[in-house]
Amino acid sequence: MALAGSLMTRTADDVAALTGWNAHWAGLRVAVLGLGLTGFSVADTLAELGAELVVLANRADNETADLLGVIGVRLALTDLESELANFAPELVVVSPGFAPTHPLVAWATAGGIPVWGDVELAWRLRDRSGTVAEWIAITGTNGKTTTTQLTTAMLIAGGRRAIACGNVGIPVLDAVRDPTGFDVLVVELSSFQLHYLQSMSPFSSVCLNLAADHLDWHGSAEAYRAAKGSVYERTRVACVYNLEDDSTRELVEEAEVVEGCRAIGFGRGLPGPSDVGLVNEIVVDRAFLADGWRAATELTTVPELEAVGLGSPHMIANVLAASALARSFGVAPGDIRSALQAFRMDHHRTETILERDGIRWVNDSKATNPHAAQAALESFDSVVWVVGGLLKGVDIAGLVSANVARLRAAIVIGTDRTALRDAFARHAPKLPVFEVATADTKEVMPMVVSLSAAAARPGDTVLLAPAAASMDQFTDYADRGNRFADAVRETVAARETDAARDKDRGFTDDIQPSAPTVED
Ligand code: UMA
Repeated sequence: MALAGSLMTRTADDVAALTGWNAHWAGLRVAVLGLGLTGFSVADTLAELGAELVVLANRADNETADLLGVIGVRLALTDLESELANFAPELVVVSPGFAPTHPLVAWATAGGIPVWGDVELAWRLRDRSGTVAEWIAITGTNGKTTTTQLTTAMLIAGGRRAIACGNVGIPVLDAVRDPTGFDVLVVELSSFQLHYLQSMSPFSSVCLNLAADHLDWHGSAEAYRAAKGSVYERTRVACVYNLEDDSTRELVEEAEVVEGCRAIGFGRGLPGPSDVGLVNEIVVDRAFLADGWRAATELTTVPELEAVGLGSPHMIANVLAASALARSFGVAPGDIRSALQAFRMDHHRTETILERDGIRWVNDSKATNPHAAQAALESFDSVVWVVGGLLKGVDIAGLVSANVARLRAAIVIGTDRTALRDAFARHAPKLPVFEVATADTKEVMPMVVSLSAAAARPGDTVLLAPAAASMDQFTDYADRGNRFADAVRETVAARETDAARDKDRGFTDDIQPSAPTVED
């Protein structure tokens, strides 16, 4: 009897019922797709729980593959479809990089096998450390990492044990398995992670804004919107939405939330009684106080935010959203203010690398879609714009046409520059546009910097805000931003020593308003 029991296949309903660290995970046959940050955290967790595992990936770095061997989990790198079919999984846990149309995912879905993301698994295992942390869920097309970090800083300033995890770079399963445990997990969720998440019921949630992105992964703008909107499902205390982006309010209206959950607006205008907003230059809360109909609580001021580099319009919006989330958890106004005063932005987000000869060099490599690039462009009046990369199926023409007036020149990077070339030709035919066509990653940014230095005039900003993902030429956005910053420091510093000679040669004044292509 025992033997027959162990060979029995568990149904999708059996798997759906698995909730809690002490549930019967032992012996469950799980195929884990991907061996990056997510895949390893999933395999490591399920191995500890005694599941029967295989990890399937097209590629894996040696160190992670070795670690997988150490914990006794098998890795398959070739012939993945037959490996998956032969393994006959009862559950598939998928890394966010795998789109629903990926053949391995499609095979599982067609066969009725449950497909979860790592965050779904983490939600079910959240009682691991004894104290069950509350979850605050944060998504949006842009600003989610900064808002996640701001919210976490506010909670910590308010004496809560909090950690930022999820898309921000720490797998949620690692946070769940922390031996000391947390009061709150502040979970940044990408649309990919939300797509594979079914049962999370967060304390509070926010979708910061919604604009087209990742259309290639989701297949349509509708599917992307649905994934983003699911962040609000089953929220218990506060659904926070953007008063300046109606689509986020609509997503709240469409969501099934737990009874008693409130809708809290944030925006840079005058706040209503259930909102967080601005009165003149004062950031105020009218949502989480005894008498929001008549009163308001001051949280900080715009000059204070400017003093710590949080004064641009999109940063103020992030601060308002984070404040609403922290206030929903009971953080005191004074703690919010002190967290903001101590906060420092991450690299690659509108980060000034240096200012020389009246030209400012700014790295916003984190602008991986047009919406983020627009926010960065709006911060400056006259810009030499470094743009391009993997456009992910998103239309770029609108971004180009909306910004022609502030552009001095454009430097186009990326392996496929066709869409940008066409957009500039159509919407900015007189703008000097330079293409960097080298296939050598090491050469891209030095060429970008030479071209930008030649095009820029005192008062201009050279802005890397590519509006595109980086993986066609770089490891990730950080690699792209670091290479840009290194090239700026090396080339601009070197130019300074040669400045007199360059000026004599008319180097800085000799820009051709044509569209040359820089080859290898
Ligand atoms: N793999 C394949 N074939 C594929 C795709 C992936 O074999 O077609 C395998 C490879 O083994 C590869 C691994 O999957 O090494 C990578 O998996 P992954 O792309 O899902 O990435 P992870 O390392 O698991 O990191 C993911 C998030 N990555 C993506 O969503 C693409 C990280 O977000 C996140 O920090 C991490 O989980 C922890 O939660 C990064 C990101 O770029 C920052 N996110 C996108 C964004 O912010 O725009 C959504």
